[in-house]
Amino acid sequence: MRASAGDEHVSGAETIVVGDGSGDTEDEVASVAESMVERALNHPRGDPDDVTVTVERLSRPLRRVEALPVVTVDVDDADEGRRVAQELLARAGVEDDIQTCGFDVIEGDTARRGAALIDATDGSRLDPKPARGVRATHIGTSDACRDALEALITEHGVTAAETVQEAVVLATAIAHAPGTRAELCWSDDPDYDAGYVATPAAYYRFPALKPESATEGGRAIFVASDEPVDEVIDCLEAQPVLVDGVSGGRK
Ligand code: PML
Ligand code: MG
Ligand code: MG
Ligand code: MG
Repeated sequence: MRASAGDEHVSGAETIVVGDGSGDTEDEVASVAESMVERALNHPRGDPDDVTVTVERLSRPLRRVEALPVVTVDVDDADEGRRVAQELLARAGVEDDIQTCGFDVIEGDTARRGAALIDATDGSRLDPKPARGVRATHIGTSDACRDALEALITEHGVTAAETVQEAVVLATAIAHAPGTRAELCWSDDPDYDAGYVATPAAYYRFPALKPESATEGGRAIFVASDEPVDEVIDCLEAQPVLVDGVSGGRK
């Protein structure tokens, strides 16, 4: 689902419905499509004047994965958050000057729709259209997994559990793409200070990570340089991934 008002993006969401091919599956697809429309019409960012819902039959075998464990990193402020995030990125094999490329690209990002892909060895941009980035799509989660993740996230003292749940699902799919060393992200919502570093090991969540009230935000994915870029992009954009298990986490 994609909703906009004029040229402004208002909201977007997607999921994957898994069924047995019977009529029940089609009913469920219809009901999910309806809930997407409701979501678009009741979004806190405002009323859209255009809502598009696309329903697509998956053309590739579904990959099922477990959600990354969620780790909350208690930091006092964004400066401390950034220092710890840098340590985690270094541990994931992304050196200081390459990390800076990621922070810089997100800090300058007000309008990109997708993630920036950054070579984890030399810091160069790998996505062919930097103004657009790469949008990781064909990602979904089962109802049971979504509920379990939201319950777990609520235990971490988070009120925006749905936002976090969706970010964990997306970060999980990105972490499973070939060559992903780490992802860095924070929101472009000036009232939302949290951000995360995700590695194949965990989703490290920082209650404060971004410069205060910044309207710039986005995603940077650091990719191993020996991975063929076309395959990485194809996997992020087209490989269907269902996140359907939860592996716990810690505060
Ligand atoms: C979280 O609070 O853990 C999620 C932070 C990033 C959300 C970014 C977004 O999807 O806008
Ligand atoms: Mg039919
Ligand atoms: Mg409304
Ligand atoms: Mg946003």
